[in-house]
Amino acid sequence: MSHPAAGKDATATTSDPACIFCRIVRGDLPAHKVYEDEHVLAFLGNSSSSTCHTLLIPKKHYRELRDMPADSMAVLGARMPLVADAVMSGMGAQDFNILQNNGHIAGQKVLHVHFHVIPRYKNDRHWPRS
Ligand code: IU
Repeated sequence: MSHPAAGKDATATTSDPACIFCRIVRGDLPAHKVYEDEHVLAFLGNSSSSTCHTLLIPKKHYRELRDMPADSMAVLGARMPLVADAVMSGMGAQDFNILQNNGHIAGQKVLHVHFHVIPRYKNDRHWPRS
């Protein structure tokens, strides 16, 4: 059985002019970048819920996880440990959470796939939120 997103990349919207994260990718909005290469970008989110709460995104615009072709997902997944390592070592965090929301009911507010990388500190007492 082929994945529903198989072969979608050719028709994917490269960039959505109305999408905040696409605007960050294009450099139209400022962001504090943690990691960047030709496929992905990681930057500090504007959430006040955690110090250095970082968002890892594909540079291409996909609304949610099921829209991502397997090869794009593989690249993004491969970068996740690098980004987590940068966040942890930069902030002296002990551990981290990865959080990823899909759809309104699940808490997705920005409709461009993103993984939250949330550094955790001993006794920080907060449950990761977006
Ligand atoms: P969510 O999973 O869609 O709920 O997460 C959205 C994230 O995008 C959340 O961490 C926000 O702080 C973050 N964010 C941002 O960094 N800059 C923005 O302009 C907006 C949201 I809107």
